[in-house]
Amino acid sequence: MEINTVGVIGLGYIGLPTAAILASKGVKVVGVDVKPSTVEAVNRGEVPFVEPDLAREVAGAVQQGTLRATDTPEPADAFIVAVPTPFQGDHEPDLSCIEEAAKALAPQLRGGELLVLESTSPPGATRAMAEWVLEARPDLSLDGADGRPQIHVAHCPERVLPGRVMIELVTNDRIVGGLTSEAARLAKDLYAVFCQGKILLTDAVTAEMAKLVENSYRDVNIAFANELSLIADKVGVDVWELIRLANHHPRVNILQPGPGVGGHCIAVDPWFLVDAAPEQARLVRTAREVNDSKPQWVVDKAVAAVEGIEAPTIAALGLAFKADIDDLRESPARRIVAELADRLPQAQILAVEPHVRELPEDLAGRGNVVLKDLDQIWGADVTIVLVDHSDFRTALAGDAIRRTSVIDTRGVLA
Ligand code: SAJ
Repeated sequence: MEINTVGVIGLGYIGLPTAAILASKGVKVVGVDVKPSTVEAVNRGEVPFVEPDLAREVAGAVQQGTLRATDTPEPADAFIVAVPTPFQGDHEPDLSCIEEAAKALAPQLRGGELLVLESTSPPGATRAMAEWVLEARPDLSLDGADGRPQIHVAHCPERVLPGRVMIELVTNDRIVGGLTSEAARLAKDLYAVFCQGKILLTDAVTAEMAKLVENSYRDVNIAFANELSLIADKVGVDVWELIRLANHHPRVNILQPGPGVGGHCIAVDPWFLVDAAPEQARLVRTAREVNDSKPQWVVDKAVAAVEGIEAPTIAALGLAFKADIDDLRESPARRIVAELADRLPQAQILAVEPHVRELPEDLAGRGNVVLKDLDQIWGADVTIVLVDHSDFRTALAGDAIRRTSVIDTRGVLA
Protein backbone atom coordinates (compact mmCIF):
# COMPACT_ATOMS: atom_id res chain seq x y z
CA MET A 1 0.00 0.00 0.00
CA GLU A 2 1.36 3.40 -0.87
CA ILE A 3 1.05 6.07 1.79
CA ASN A 4 0.84 9.52 0.22
CA THR A 5 -1.38 11.29 2.74
CA VAL A 6 -1.31 11.09 6.53
CA GLY A 7 -3.66 12.59 9.10
CA VAL A 8 -1.96 13.31 12.42
CA ILE A 9 -4.49 13.65 15.22
CA GLY A 10 -3.08 15.74 18.07
CA LEU A 11 -0.45 18.40 17.33
CA GLY A 12 1.32 18.35 20.67
CA TYR A 13 4.89 17.55 21.68
CA ILE A 14 4.86 14.33 19.62
CA GLY A 15 2.20 14.83 16.94
CA LEU A 16 3.55 18.11 15.57
CA PRO A 17 7.20 17.00 15.23
CA THR A 18 6.03 13.73 13.61
CA ALA A 19 3.74 15.63 11.23
CA ALA A 20 6.54 18.05 10.34
CA ILE A 21 9.12 15.36 9.70
CA LEU A 22 6.74 13.32 7.50
CA ALA A 23 5.84 16.49 5.59
CA SER A 24 9.52 17.32 5.12
CA LYS A 25 9.85 13.95 3.34
CA GLY A 26 7.17 14.94 0.84
CA VAL A 27 4.19 13.15 2.45
CA LYS A 28 1.02 15.27 2.39
CA VAL A 29 0.17 15.75 6.05
CA VAL A 30 -2.98 17.18 7.56
CA GLY A 31 -2.56 17.84 11.27
CA VAL A 32 -5.68 17.90 13.40
CA ASP A 33 -6.06 19.57 16.76
CA VAL A 34 -8.99 20.60 18.92
CA LYS A 35 -7.18 23.75 20.01
CA PRO A 36 -7.88 26.62 17.56
CA SER A 37 -4.70 28.50 18.61
CA THR A 38 -2.56 25.45 17.68
CA VAL A 39 -4.28 25.06 14.28
CA GLU A 40 -3.82 28.76 13.53
CA ALA A 41 -0.18 28.79 14.65
CA VAL A 42 0.72 25.76 12.48
CA ASN A 43 -1.04 27.23 9.43
CA ARG A 44 1.03 30.37 9.88
CA GLY A 45 4.12 28.14 9.89
CA GLU A 46 4.69 28.73 13.60
CA VAL A 47 5.03 26.40 16.58
CA PRO A 48 3.00 26.67 19.80
CA PHE A 49 5.87 25.42 22.02
CA VAL A 50 9.66 25.41 22.05
CA GLU A 51 11.58 22.39 20.76
CA PRO A 52 14.96 22.77 19.07
CA ASP A 53 14.74 22.73 15.22
CA LEU A 54 10.96 22.16 15.20
CA ALA A 55 10.10 25.74 14.19
CA ARG A 56 12.31 25.53 11.12
CA GLU A 57 10.86 22.17 10.07
CA VAL A 58 7.23 23.33 10.51
CA ALA A 59 7.83 26.63 8.69
CA GLY A 60 9.51 24.81 5.80
CA ALA A 61 6.78 22.16 5.46
CA VAL A 62 3.95 24.72 5.58
CA GLN A 63 5.71 26.84 2.99
CA GLN A 64 6.24 23.79 0.73
CA GLY A 65 2.52 23.04 1.05
CA THR A 66 3.03 19.55 2.50
CA LEU A 67 1.74 20.42 6.00
CA ARG A 68 -1.45 22.15 7.06
CA ALA A 69 -3.66 22.00 10.13
CA THR A 70 -7.40 21.80 10.70
CA ASP A 71 -9.82 20.93 13.50
CA THR A 72 -11.50 17.92 11.81
CA PRO A 73 -9.89 14.82 10.29
CA GLU A 74 -9.96 14.46 6.51
CA PRO A 75 -9.62 11.29 4.40
CA ALA A 76 -6.02 10.00 4.29
CA ASP A 77 -4.10 6.78 3.59
CA ALA A 78 -2.92 6.60 7.20
CA PHE A 79 -3.69 8.23 10.51
CA ILE A 80 -1.37 8.71 13.47
CA VAL A 81 -3.08 9.34 16.80
CA ALA A 82 -0.87 11.26 19.24
CA VAL A 83 -3.25 12.58 21.89
CA PRO A 84 -2.76 12.88 25.66
CA THR A 85 -3.32 9.85 27.90
CA PRO A 86 -3.23 11.26 31.44
CA PHE A 87 -4.37 9.42 34.53
CA GLN A 88 -7.43 10.21 36.58
CA GLY A 89 -8.64 9.68 40.16
CA ASP A 90 -6.56 6.95 41.76
CA HIS A 91 -4.05 6.87 38.86
CA GLU A 92 -6.30 4.97 36.40
CA PRO A 93 -5.54 5.71 32.74
CA ASP A 94 -7.86 8.19 31.05
CA LEU A 95 -8.36 7.13 27.42
CA SER A 96 -11.06 9.68 26.60
CA CYS A 97 -8.86 11.59 24.12
CA ILE A 98 -8.14 8.36 22.20
CA GLU A 99 -11.87 7.60 22.15
CA GLU A 100 -12.65 11.09 20.82
CA ALA A 101 -9.93 10.80 18.17
CA ALA A 102 -11.28 7.37 17.07
CA LYS A 103 -14.81 8.73 16.76
CA ALA A 104 -13.61 11.82 14.88
CA LEU A 105 -11.61 9.89 12.28
CA ALA A 106 -14.08 6.98 11.82
CA PRO A 107 -16.39 8.83 9.36
CA GLN A 108 -13.42 9.58 7.09
CA LEU A 109 -12.44 5.93 6.53
CA ARG A 110 -13.01 4.27 3.15
CA GLY A 111 -11.37 0.94 4.00
CA GLY A 112 -7.72 -0.01 3.57
CA GLU A 113 -6.35 2.71 5.88
CA LEU A 114 -3.61 2.28 8.45
CA LEU A 115 -4.33 3.65 11.94
CA VAL A 116 -1.41 4.01 14.31
CA LEU A 117 -1.75 4.88 17.98
CA GLU A 118 1.37 6.68 19.23
CA SER A 119 0.09 7.92 22.59
CA THR A 120 1.64 6.15 25.56
CA SER A 121 -1.04 3.65 26.45
CA PRO A 122 -1.98 0.97 28.97
CA PRO A 123 -2.16 -2.62 27.69
CA GLY A 124 -5.25 -3.04 25.50
CA ALA A 125 -5.62 0.62 24.43
CA THR A 126 -4.82 -0.07 20.76
CA ARG A 127 -7.54 -2.71 20.61
CA ALA A 128 -9.90 -0.34 22.43
CA MET A 129 -9.18 2.34 19.81
CA ALA A 130 -9.94 -0.14 17.01
CA GLU A 131 -13.18 -1.12 18.73
CA TRP A 132 -14.27 2.53 19.06
CA VAL A 133 -13.66 2.97 15.33
CA LEU A 134 -15.53 -0.23 14.42
CA GLU A 135 -18.45 0.68 16.68
CA ALA A 136 -18.88 3.83 14.61
CA ARG A 137 -18.16 1.96 11.36
CA PRO A 138 -19.60 -1.59 11.53
CA ASP A 139 -19.19 -1.75 7.72
CA LEU A 140 -15.40 -2.09 8.27
CA SER A 141 -13.37 -4.91 9.89
CA LEU A 142 -9.89 -5.80 11.12
CA ASP A 143 -9.69 -9.07 9.21
CA GLY A 144 -11.86 -8.66 6.11
CA ALA A 145 -14.52 -10.99 7.58
CA ASP A 146 -17.82 -11.14 5.60
CA GLY A 147 -16.18 -9.19 2.81
CA ARG A 148 -16.11 -6.00 4.90
CA PRO A 149 -13.21 -3.71 3.93
CA GLN A 150 -10.28 -3.91 6.35
CA ILE A 151 -8.61 -1.26 8.44
CA HIS A 152 -5.10 -1.93 9.76
CA VAL A 153 -4.45 -0.91 13.36
CA ALA A 154 -1.07 -0.75 15.11
CA HIS A 155 0.71 0.83 18.06
CA CYS A 156 4.01 2.62 17.69
CA PRO A 157 4.89 4.28 20.98
CA GLU A 158 6.81 7.53 20.83
CA ARG A 159 10.15 7.41 22.66
CA VAL A 160 11.74 10.78 21.95
CA LEU A 161 13.33 12.89 24.65
CA PRO A 162 11.97 16.44 25.01
CA GLY A 163 14.76 18.78 23.92
CA ARG A 164 16.10 16.22 21.40
CA VAL A 165 12.86 15.33 19.64
CA MET A 166 13.91 16.20 16.08
CA ILE A 167 17.09 14.15 16.42
CA GLU A 168 15.63 11.16 18.23
CA LEU A 169 12.65 10.91 15.84
CA VAL A 170 15.18 10.05 13.15
CA THR A 171 17.78 8.08 15.10
CA ASN A 172 15.87 6.08 17.75
CA ASP A 173 14.80 2.50 17.10
CA ARG A 174 11.02 2.11 17.02
CA ILE A 175 8.76 -0.66 18.24
CA VAL A 176 5.70 -1.35 16.13
CA GLY A 177 2.98 -3.65 17.45
CA GLY A 178 0.14 -4.62 15.13
CA LEU A 179 -3.30 -5.96 15.94
CA THR A 180 -2.47 -8.05 12.85
CA SER A 181 0.94 -8.78 11.36
CA GLU A 182 -0.11 -6.97 8.18
CA ALA A 183 -0.87 -3.84 10.22
CA ALA A 184 2.60 -4.02 11.80
CA ARG A 185 4.24 -4.35 8.36
CA LEU A 186 2.31 -1.38 6.97
CA ALA A 187 3.19 0.76 9.99
CA LYS A 188 6.84 -0.19 9.55
CA ASP A 189 6.70 1.16 5.97
CA LEU A 190 5.23 4.43 7.24
CA TYR A 191 7.90 4.99 9.92
CA ALA A 192 10.67 3.97 7.53
CA VAL A 193 9.90 7.21 5.65
CA PHE A 194 11.85 9.15 8.30
CA CYS A 195 13.21 6.72 10.91
CA GLN A 196 16.80 5.60 10.39
CA GLY A 197 16.83 3.37 13.48
CA LYS A 198 15.67 -0.25 13.55
CA ILE A 199 11.91 -0.77 13.34
CA LEU A 200 11.09 -3.81 15.45
CA LEU A 201 7.82 -5.66 14.93
CA THR A 202 5.67 -7.27 17.62
CA ASP A 203 2.04 -7.42 18.74
CA ALA A 204 0.17 -4.37 20.01
CA VAL A 205 0.10 -5.26 23.72
CA THR A 206 3.84 -5.98 23.82
CA ALA A 207 4.49 -2.62 22.13
CA GLU A 208 2.24 -0.87 24.67
CA MET A 209 4.04 -2.59 27.53
CA ALA A 210 7.50 -1.85 26.10
CA LYS A 211 6.93 1.87 26.35
CA LEU A 212 5.61 1.64 29.91
CA VAL A 213 8.48 -0.59 30.92
CA GLU A 214 11.10 1.81 29.50
CA ASN A 215 9.78 4.73 31.51
CA SER A 216 9.26 2.60 34.61
CA TYR A 217 12.86 1.41 34.36
CA ARG A 218 13.97 5.04 34.51
CA ASP A 219 11.56 5.85 37.32
CA VAL A 220 12.71 2.93 39.46
CA ASN A 221 16.36 3.83 38.91
CA ILE A 222 15.81 7.52 39.66
CA ALA A 223 13.89 6.46 42.79
CA PHE A 224 16.95 4.47 43.87
CA ALA A 225 19.10 7.60 43.43
CA ASN A 226 16.55 9.73 45.27
CA GLU A 227 16.36 7.25 48.12
CA LEU A 228 20.16 7.22 48.30
CA SER A 229 20.12 11.02 48.64
CA LEU A 230 17.94 10.69 51.75
CA ILE A 231 20.09 7.91 53.19
CA ALA A 232 23.31 9.85 52.48
CA ASP A 233 21.84 12.97 54.10
CA LYS A 234 20.93 10.98 57.19
CA VAL A 235 24.36 9.33 57.40
CA GLY A 236 26.12 12.61 56.61
CA VAL A 237 27.92 11.83 53.35
CA ASP A 238 27.88 13.65 50.03
CA VAL A 239 25.54 11.67 47.76
CA TRP A 240 27.17 13.02 44.58
CA GLU A 241 30.59 11.81 45.58
CA LEU A 242 29.07 8.52 46.76
CA ILE A 243 27.37 7.88 43.39
CA ARG A 244 30.39 9.02 41.39
CA LEU A 245 32.60 6.58 43.26
CA ALA A 246 30.13 3.67 43.14
CA ASN A 247 29.71 4.19 39.39
CA HIS A 248 33.37 3.32 38.89
CA HIS A 249 32.32 -0.29 39.38
CA PRO A 250 32.02 -1.81 35.88
CA ARG A 251 28.46 -3.03 36.45
CA VAL A 252 27.05 -0.12 38.47
CA ASN A 253 25.43 2.90 36.84
CA ILE A 254 23.39 4.84 39.39
CA LEU A 255 21.33 7.76 38.05
CA GLN A 256 21.22 11.23 39.56
CA PRO A 257 19.02 12.30 42.47
CA GLY A 258 16.95 15.42 42.00
CA PRO A 259 14.09 17.38 43.57
CA GLY A 260 11.63 14.75 42.27
CA VAL A 261 10.59 13.41 38.87
CA GLY A 262 8.69 15.69 36.53
CA GLY A 263 7.42 15.71 32.97
CA HIS A 264 4.40 14.00 31.52
CA CYS A 265 5.90 10.58 30.95
CA ILE A 266 8.11 9.08 33.62
CA ALA A 267 5.90 10.35 36.45
CA VAL A 268 2.76 9.03 34.73
CA ASP A 269 3.45 5.86 32.74
CA PRO A 270 4.49 3.58 35.64
CA TRP A 271 1.00 4.07 37.08
CA PHE A 272 -0.40 2.35 33.96
CA LEU A 273 1.63 -0.75 34.88
CA VAL A 274 0.44 -0.52 38.48
CA ASP A 275 -3.15 -0.21 37.25
CA ALA A 276 -2.72 -3.23 34.95
CA ALA A 277 -1.30 -5.52 37.69
CA PRO A 278 -1.71 -3.82 41.10
CA GLU A 279 -0.63 -6.79 43.18
CA GLN A 280 2.44 -7.59 41.10
CA ALA A 281 3.77 -4.08 40.43
CA ARG A 282 5.03 -3.46 43.98
CA LEU A 283 8.46 -2.05 43.18
CA VAL A 284 7.06 0.16 40.42
CA ARG A 285 4.47 1.62 42.80
CA THR A 286 7.02 2.21 45.56
CA ALA A 287 9.37 3.95 43.11
CA ARG A 288 6.57 6.33 42.15
CA GLU A 289 5.89 7.01 45.81
CA VAL A 290 9.59 7.63 46.57
CA ASN A 291 9.94 10.06 43.64
CA ASP A 292 6.67 11.81 44.42
CA SER A 293 7.70 12.39 48.03
CA LYS A 294 11.03 14.02 47.20
CA PRO A 295 9.68 17.57 46.62
CA GLN A 296 8.21 17.57 50.14
CA TRP A 297 11.59 16.55 51.56
CA VAL A 298 13.22 19.50 49.76
CA VAL A 299 10.57 21.88 51.12
CA ASP A 300 11.15 20.61 54.67
CA LYS A 301 14.91 21.10 54.24
CA ALA A 302 14.42 24.69 53.07
CA VAL A 303 11.99 25.49 55.87
CA ALA A 304 14.48 24.14 58.42
CA ALA A 305 17.31 26.15 56.83
CA VAL A 306 15.56 29.49 57.41
CA GLU A 307 14.26 28.70 60.87
CA GLY A 308 14.76 31.66 63.18
CA ILE A 309 14.99 34.21 60.35
CA GLU A 310 11.98 36.48 60.59
CA ALA A 311 11.47 37.43 56.93
CA PRO A 312 13.83 35.20 54.99
CA THR A 313 14.75 35.50 51.33
CA ILE A 314 15.00 32.20 49.49
CA ALA A 315 16.47 31.96 46.01
CA ALA A 316 15.06 29.10 43.93
CA LEU A 317 17.14 28.29 40.87
CA GLY A 318 15.00 26.77 38.14
CA LEU A 319 11.32 26.07 37.61
CA ALA A 320 11.44 23.73 34.59
CA PHE A 321 11.02 19.97 35.02
CA LYS A 322 14.57 19.37 33.83
CA ALA A 323 17.64 21.10 32.46
CA ASP A 324 17.69 23.39 29.43
CA ILE A 325 14.01 23.30 28.52
CA ASP A 326 11.19 25.82 29.07
CA ASP A 327 8.60 23.23 30.11
CA LEU A 328 7.24 23.98 33.59
CA ARG A 329 4.38 21.49 33.51
CA GLU A 330 4.48 18.71 36.11
CA SER A 331 7.69 20.22 37.42
CA PRO A 332 8.83 19.31 40.93
CA ALA A 333 10.73 22.64 41.07
CA ARG A 334 7.53 24.57 40.51
CA ARG A 335 5.72 22.45 43.10
CA ILE A 336 8.48 23.12 45.64
CA VAL A 337 8.37 26.90 45.08
CA ALA A 338 4.56 26.94 45.42
CA GLU A 339 4.65 24.88 48.61
CA LEU A 340 7.44 27.01 50.12
CA ALA A 341 5.51 30.20 49.35
CA ASP A 342 2.51 28.77 51.20
CA ARG A 343 4.48 27.35 54.13
CA LEU A 344 6.44 30.60 54.62
CA PRO A 345 4.08 33.50 53.89
CA GLN A 346 6.56 35.94 55.47
CA ALA A 347 9.39 34.78 53.17
CA GLN A 348 10.24 36.20 49.79
CA ILE A 349 11.03 33.61 47.13
CA LEU A 350 13.27 34.79 44.30
CA ALA A 351 12.65 32.38 41.45
CA VAL A 352 15.20 32.28 38.65
CA GLU A 353 14.14 30.65 35.39
CA PRO A 354 16.05 31.95 32.36
CA HIS A 355 13.77 30.01 29.98
CA VAL A 356 10.57 31.94 30.77
CA ARG A 357 9.68 35.62 30.65
CA GLU A 358 7.02 35.56 33.35
CA LEU A 359 5.97 33.42 36.27
CA PRO A 360 3.18 30.89 35.67
CA GLU A 361 -0.15 32.09 37.10
CA ASP A 362 -0.14 29.81 40.14
CA LEU A 363 3.18 31.26 41.33
CA ALA A 364 2.52 34.87 40.32
CA GLY A 365 -0.78 34.72 42.22
CA ARG A 366 0.94 33.82 45.47
CA GLY A 367 2.33 37.31 46.02
CA ASN A 368 5.58 36.29 47.73
CA VAL A 369 7.24 34.77 44.64
CA VAL A 370 9.05 37.04 42.17
CA LEU A 371 10.95 36.21 39.00
CA LYS A 372 14.57 37.39 39.13
CA ASP A 373 17.72 37.16 37.08
CA LEU A 374 20.63 35.13 38.31
CA ASP A 375 22.61 38.26 39.22
CA GLN A 376 19.80 39.51 41.49
CA ILE A 377 19.76 36.76 44.09
CA TRP A 378 23.13 36.79 45.75
CA GLY A 379 21.94 38.26 49.07
CA ALA A 380 19.43 35.44 49.69
CA ASP A 381 19.52 33.65 53.05
CA VAL A 382 19.19 30.27 51.36
CA THR A 383 19.67 29.20 47.74
CA ILE A 384 17.98 26.05 46.47
CA VAL A 385 19.25 24.64 43.20
CA LEU A 386 16.23 22.94 41.63
CA VAL A 387 17.24 22.57 37.98
CA ASP A 388 20.68 21.94 36.50
CA HIS A 389 20.34 24.38 33.58
CA SER A 390 23.69 24.86 31.80
CA ASP A 391 23.51 28.61 32.60
CA PHE A 392 23.42 27.78 36.30
CA ARG A 393 26.35 25.41 36.11
CA THR A 394 28.49 28.14 34.59
CA ALA A 395 27.28 30.89 36.93
CA LEU A 396 27.60 28.79 40.09
CA ALA A 397 31.12 27.69 39.28
CA GLY A 398 32.37 30.83 41.13
CA ASP A 399 32.45 30.85 44.91
CA ALA A 400 29.95 33.68 45.64
CA ILE A 401 27.19 31.09 46.01
CA ARG A 402 29.17 29.14 48.56
CA ARG A 403 28.91 32.06 50.97
CA THR A 404 25.16 31.51 51.37
CA SER A 405 23.48 28.39 52.62
CA VAL A 406 22.79 26.16 49.60
CA ILE A 407 20.46 23.20 49.14
CA ASP A 408 21.74 21.64 45.94
CA THR A 409 19.13 19.11 44.81
CA ARG A 410 20.90 18.52 41.47
CA GLY A 411 24.55 18.26 42.39
CA VAL A 412 25.42 21.37 40.39
CA LEU A 413 28.03 22.37 42.98
CA ALA A 414 29.38 18.85 43.43
N1 SAJ B 1 15.71 12.80 36.32
C1 SAJ B 1 16.38 12.70 37.53
N2 SAJ B 1 17.55 12.00 37.57
C2 SAJ B 1 18.09 11.40 36.46
C3 SAJ B 1 17.40 11.51 35.23
C4 SAJ B 1 16.21 12.21 35.20
O1 SAJ B 1 15.93 13.21 38.56
O2 SAJ B 1 19.16 10.81 36.58
C5 SAJ B 1 14.42 13.54 36.26
C6 SAJ B 1 14.47 14.76 35.35
O3 SAJ B 1 15.01 15.87 35.99
C7 SAJ B 1 13.00 14.93 35.03
C8 SAJ B 1 12.49 13.49 34.97
O4 SAJ B 1 13.45 12.72 35.69
O5 SAJ B 1 12.32 15.62 36.05
C9 SAJ B 1 12.34 12.93 33.58
O6 SAJ B 1 13.41 13.37 32.74
P1 SAJ B 1 14.08 12.47 31.62
O7 SAJ B 1 15.00 13.35 30.88
O8 SAJ B 1 14.68 11.24 32.20
O9 SAJ B 1 12.88 11.95 30.70
P2 SAJ B 1 11.63 12.69 29.97
O10 SAJ B 1 10.44 12.57 30.86
O11 SAJ B 1 11.97 14.03 29.47
O12 SAJ B 1 11.44 11.71 28.69
C10 SAJ B 1 11.22 10.32 28.93
C11 SAJ B 1 12.21 9.51 28.07
N3 SAJ B 1 12.15 8.11 28.46
C12 SAJ B 1 13.27 7.40 28.76
O13 SAJ B 1 14.38 7.91 28.77
C13 SAJ B 1 13.09 5.95 29.06
C14 SAJ B 1 11.86 9.66 26.60
O14 SAJ B 1 12.67 8.81 25.80
C15 SAJ B 1 10.37 9.31 26.37
O15 SAJ B 1 9.99 9.46 25.00
C16 SAJ B 1 9.56 10.27 27.20
O16 SAJ B 1 9.88 10.04 28.58
C17 SAJ B 1 8.10 9.99 26.93
O17 SAJ B 1 7.48 10.75 26.17
O18 SAJ B 1 7.58 8.98 27.43
